[in-house]
Amino acid sequence: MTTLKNDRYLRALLKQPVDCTPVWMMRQAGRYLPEYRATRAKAGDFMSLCKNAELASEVTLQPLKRFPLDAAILFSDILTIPDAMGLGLYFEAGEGPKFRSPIARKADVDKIGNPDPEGELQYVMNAVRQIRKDLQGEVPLIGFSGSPWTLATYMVEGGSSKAFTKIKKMMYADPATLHSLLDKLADSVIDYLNAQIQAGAQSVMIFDTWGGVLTPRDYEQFSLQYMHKIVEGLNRVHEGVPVPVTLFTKNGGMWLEKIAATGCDAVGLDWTINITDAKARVGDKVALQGNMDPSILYAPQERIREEVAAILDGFGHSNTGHVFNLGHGIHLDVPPENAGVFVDSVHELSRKYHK
Ligand code: 1CP
Repeated sequence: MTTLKNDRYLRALLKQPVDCTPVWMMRQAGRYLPEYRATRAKAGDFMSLCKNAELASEVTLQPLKRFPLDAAILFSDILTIPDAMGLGLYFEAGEGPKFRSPIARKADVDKIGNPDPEGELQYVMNAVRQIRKDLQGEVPLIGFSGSPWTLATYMVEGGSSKAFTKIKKMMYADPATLHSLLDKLADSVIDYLNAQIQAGAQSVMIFDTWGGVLTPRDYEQFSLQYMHKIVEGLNRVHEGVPVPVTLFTKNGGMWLEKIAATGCDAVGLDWTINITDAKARVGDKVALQGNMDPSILYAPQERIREEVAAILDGFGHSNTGHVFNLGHGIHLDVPPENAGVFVDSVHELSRKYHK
């Protein structure tokens, strides 16, 4: 299918047979690794790291040097699009991302344009090209974007949020303005992900980290609708090879069938849903990715193995596609050795389900 040395991850997403269950970790390149902290210090700050293709590639490959992971994920961030739209992204020490010019009203939405992936966002495409070169065909590279809803939360709140007050006010008081923002974001995400695919991303994932804060009706109108539009706008085959698409809505387990109905190849699960139930609900319509609670990585190593075994057993024997992952990003204070135990356990304990 491809010239990859290890294509388990792509095969599982396409529901093809594999020798063992593939595994990667959300946020696998990051602050829990001392070598990441060293490269980030060398870059100066987070965005300078994202904008330097050699250093972005270096940190992408760091977790693969430690652990036998089955996929690499582009080192970048979901907030590159709003930054390229002119909102002025910056990071305040210990406070997470912030925007200098958040979106407050219709005139702000009317002002923003669709960033050129090979213009303002060319640094991301350069990182993709550099990583593909440095990976030398070992494992596939995952490209990604935030969902329109999740991007809009940061753009309207001006940064991270707990209560989502400003965006919910906009949603209920002026839904037309929010829809106009979400529609622009969907178009930008389509162009951005298609450019990542063109540059060498072999699969793409959409992170809808904050979809789960919506009511079921609002989720469909303000988040899912736009992810559906993106799935339909993506180039799903590149140079004759399928490019699988994964949608991940954190806390979205109750909407699994609806997410699967978008036509995506796989649905990412957080740990609040039992994978046996999830599989029964989607059948062979989509592959599933997940779903160990990242906090289990604080547990003794035997407990980590037990949890991996329970999730593998919960998915059971079948070729309907399982990519093992954490249900959300790895915590920054997890001992790296525990991540190693996790990855090895998935490979070792899953072989019996693939005979
Ligand atoms: O200080 C640092 O070094 C910066 C921390 C950091 C890192 C390592 C940020 C800022 N972004 C990233 C990289 C990143 N972000 C990746 C690539 C690394 C990998 O997976 O190995 C990816 C896929 C993301 C995606 C991302 N950024 C999401 C969606 C996934 C998720 O975790 O829910 C979200 C919500 C963001 C926003 C963001 N960027 C950075 C932070 C600290 C945050 C979260 C802020 C918040 O909680 O609201």
